[in-house]
Amino acid sequence: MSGDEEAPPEIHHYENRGEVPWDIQNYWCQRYDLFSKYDEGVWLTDDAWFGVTPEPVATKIAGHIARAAPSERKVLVDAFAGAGGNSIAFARSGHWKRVYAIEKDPVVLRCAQHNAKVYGVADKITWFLGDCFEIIKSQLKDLAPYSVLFASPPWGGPGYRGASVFDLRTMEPYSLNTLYTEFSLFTSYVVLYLPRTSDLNQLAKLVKDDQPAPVMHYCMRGASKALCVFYGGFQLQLS
Ligand code: MGP
Repeated sequence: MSGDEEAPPEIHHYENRGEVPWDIQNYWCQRYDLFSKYDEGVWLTDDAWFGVTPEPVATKIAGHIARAAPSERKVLVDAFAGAGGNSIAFARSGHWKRVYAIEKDPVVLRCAQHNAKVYGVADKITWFLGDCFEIIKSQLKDLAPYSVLFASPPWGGPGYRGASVFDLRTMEPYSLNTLYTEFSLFTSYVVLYLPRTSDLNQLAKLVKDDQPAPVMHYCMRGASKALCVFYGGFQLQLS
């Protein structure tokens, strides 16, 4: 698969630890957790490694959203597609009529498109290059009544681990309030993938009284990787 397409110079498929920059070696060691098909030619930029949702977590989230969303919501918008981990899992779930994936870095978008081909789901995803807030308002607005929005935003880098409670008000470049306000204009069904140490009081402030917003930790080998908050009255069934 990797031989079918020429990768631009910013994209790598590292095969040996010696080739991998030191600050991403930790992630490279977990490459099969991130992409079980890594050896089939998965592409990443060096910056994209930090934000990839591990494949078992992405699959679990995709299953939960599919089961919890109302039946008329058959479109999934992935606002920060990155290298494609979540979009691929949504497409593989087979639940959505269409997955719309937005990424503003053109090189990272190429990785996502390529990785979707590796996983055999490229034909199930429509890709957009650009700012998610703009694209949602301009190109996706007609889909709003049928859509669920998932966002795995940047958390300001791996430094998020330094805080025992992560302040979502100062998250860079988009705060929790910015994300929630912008996405809620588009759809009331919003799922956010956030640091496992996120300040739960800050998440709770956005909850509407008649619509509880479950928070789910997603774990691997007994440790939380991240949490999702489900805003908008999802009927979350645990399994
Ligand atoms: P981590 O804490 O950097 O790694 O990221 P890990 O493997 O828990 O560290 P260790 O202490 O166990 O070695 C954990 C998960 O958080 C990653 O797998 C990503 O899914 C997610 N993640 C990390 N960052 C920095 C981001 C980010 O900026 N945005 C998003 N959306 N996810 C991130």
